[in-house]
Amino acid sequence: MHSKALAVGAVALLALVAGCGSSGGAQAGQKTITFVAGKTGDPFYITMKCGAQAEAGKLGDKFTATGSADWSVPEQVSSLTSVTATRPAGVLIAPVDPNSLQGPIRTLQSAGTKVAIVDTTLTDPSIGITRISSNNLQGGRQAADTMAQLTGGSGEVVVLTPDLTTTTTNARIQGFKQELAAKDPGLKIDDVRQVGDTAQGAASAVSDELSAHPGLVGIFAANSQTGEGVGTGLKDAGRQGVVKVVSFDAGPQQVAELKSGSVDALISQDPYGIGQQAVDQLANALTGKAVDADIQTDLASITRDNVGDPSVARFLYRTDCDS
Ligand code: T6T
Repeated sequence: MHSKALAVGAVALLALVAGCGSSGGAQAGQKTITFVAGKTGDPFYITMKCGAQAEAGKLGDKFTATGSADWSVPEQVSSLTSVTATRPAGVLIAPVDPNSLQGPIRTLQSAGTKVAIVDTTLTDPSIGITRISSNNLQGGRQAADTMAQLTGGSGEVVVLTPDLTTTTTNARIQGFKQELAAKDPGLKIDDVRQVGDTAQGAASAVSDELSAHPGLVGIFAANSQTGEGVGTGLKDAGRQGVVKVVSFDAGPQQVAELKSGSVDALISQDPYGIGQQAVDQLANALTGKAVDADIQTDLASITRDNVGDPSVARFLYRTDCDS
């Protein structure tokens, strides 16, 4: 493996923070910070919640979290409407759609709540006091470089994505395409396929893609759920290890698939840090301090060679805040 594929962004030491459990009852004068996730059971958002909750605890704020089980505009709008009614001091939200959430978030702001936009973005960049996310375009480029190293830089590849409306996955695909066109034109993208945000959708897409492109050399999965399904699809088809897989994110199942050999590399984010920084920026806004309008958090390229390194530990996602 080329050393570039193993490169990890500058790794800061995680502050050991207490208070990842329930925030308990509000004390007089305590501010409430609320997290609205993109999808509540997704380890990426669970880890972001853990970071936000720990930071709110450190600052003495009350913390609550909500969201829906599915990636769904109506369900997120409904969660947000309920949150707006509680008039929290600050909200961090990962909008599931760049346009449909703008109205409800403007309403929330007009009611006096400070808003941090995390992970996904909105079409109107003036909404929110800050935007905090990975550099997803760069992550897509990193995925392309890794794919080129794994495959030798020639052959057919496909991209699996949950949909074509989510800003983060779209940026990753754009970066992947741009980098291959600029540096590895021998790798040809046969298909960019929407499979829904489920592992089952990705697994059945893998079977279709293998039939349509028997010579397939690689698959880029643009997020956790698509990545989880690819491993299963390749195992079922007996093509594990033959077709190289680069997947975004590092949920526990993805890490297990990396270790077992059905996935070859993970481009992982720092959701814990995104949650921490969002709460810090909200606290700054609420106390009249300067706020960073745009923050980009680190990415890491994780392979079987470095998955056990302490330097990548903070890029591995959690399923609860006590682990
Ligand atoms: O990749 C993350 C997140 O960045 C993206 O916006 C949606 O999918 C994930 O939550 C992973 O499932």
